[in-house]
Amino acid sequence: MAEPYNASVADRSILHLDMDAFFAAVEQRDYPELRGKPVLIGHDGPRGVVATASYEARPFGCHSAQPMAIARRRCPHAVIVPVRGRRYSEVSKQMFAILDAFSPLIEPLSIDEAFLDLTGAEQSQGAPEDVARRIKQRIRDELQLTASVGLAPNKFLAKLASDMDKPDGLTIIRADDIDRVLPPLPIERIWGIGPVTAAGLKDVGVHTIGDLRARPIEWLQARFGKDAERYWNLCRGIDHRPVVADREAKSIGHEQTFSVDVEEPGEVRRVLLGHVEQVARRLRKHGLSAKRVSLKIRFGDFETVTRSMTLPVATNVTTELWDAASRLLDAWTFQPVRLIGMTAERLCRGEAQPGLFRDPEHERQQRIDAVTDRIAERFGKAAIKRGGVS
Ligand code: TTP
Ligand code: MG
Repeated sequence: MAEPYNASVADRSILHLDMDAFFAAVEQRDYPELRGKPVLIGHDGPRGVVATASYEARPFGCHSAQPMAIARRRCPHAVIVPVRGRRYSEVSKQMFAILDAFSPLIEPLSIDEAFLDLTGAEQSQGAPEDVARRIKQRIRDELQLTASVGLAPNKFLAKLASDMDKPDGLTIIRADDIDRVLPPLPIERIWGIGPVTAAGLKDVGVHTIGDLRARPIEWLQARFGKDAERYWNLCRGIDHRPVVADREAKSIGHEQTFSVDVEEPGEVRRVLLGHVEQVARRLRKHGLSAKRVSLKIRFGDFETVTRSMTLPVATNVTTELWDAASRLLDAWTFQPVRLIGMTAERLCRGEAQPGLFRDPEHERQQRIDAVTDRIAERFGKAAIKRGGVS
């Protein structure tokens, strides 16, 4: 295997979401007269192509990427609606805004599709299955649309799962289900195997994922070279690819603008500590750590400046983040401050290298954080006041 076995990688909780008949569903929502009817989205001309077909049109054999002329022949009573790209982008943004509430680790795949890593979010968000239901419900309530969701220990399985009960599905593939669910599936379902590769495999009697699994690694190596290991893993339901959040979402920050300049250095430090505590709590809530800390500061009417520091090891421990933030603050000669903000960047799942370099002070601080988080959750943030601002 390319990567060593790692429990935190193997036991993840990955959610894949894909909107149902996205463009067509938006049109049917915006134009009620289209509801319940076969709808083809795309240009109605000799060279037109179907972007998508509503679920009512699919039983007739209409689907994405098909020449419009063929789709029309298959379903002559379908309503053809031109693509309104900007409208779908707007709705897509609204969908992603809903997802944002559930995890900062969101990887957008396309206009209507995303992965979320919910590993470690159980305490704050509830069981992944509940999260999936709540996401679907919010999409239904707020967007009047349906989505299909898959939950699994990795990306490959989560994407397979979301496709298994479309539309409006919620499918869970657990580690125990892999040996039952995967083998009967056609090999095209393996990520990376396109129609050409699939045809070649079928020629030699490999039709299903189970057939591919039965071939020894040497056979795969001879056929696929450096991709052999990936396919060997995928047909066994093994996929270590991480969920990679997009750049924008890849930070958690907090800032405050004051109505007047704050002239008292101690006051600025207290406010900054409050920001650090909030950011650290949010990191822990989502099971994330940060490898970089950024400070944003505005002195009086001057322009805003930022300074960053890369940490030796990613952390979500309040004191360690505070240590970095206060050092950044001290690097400036004090002047009255109008705005101060702190951002945790280069987020990663959990703690980097758990178990390595175990530092008793780090562990002690982790226990303190865990207690303060529980208190804050129960009694509100105001219940926690960290003492010594040093
Ligand atoms: P998909 O998620 O592939 O399809 P879908 O949402 O229409 O249907 P499903 O319920 O099976 O998920 O793609 C999302 C949108 O992207 C789709 O509504 C239209 C657009 N699209 C194209 O324009 N061309 C294409 O070839 C495909 C596959 C999609
Ligand atoms: Mg879709």
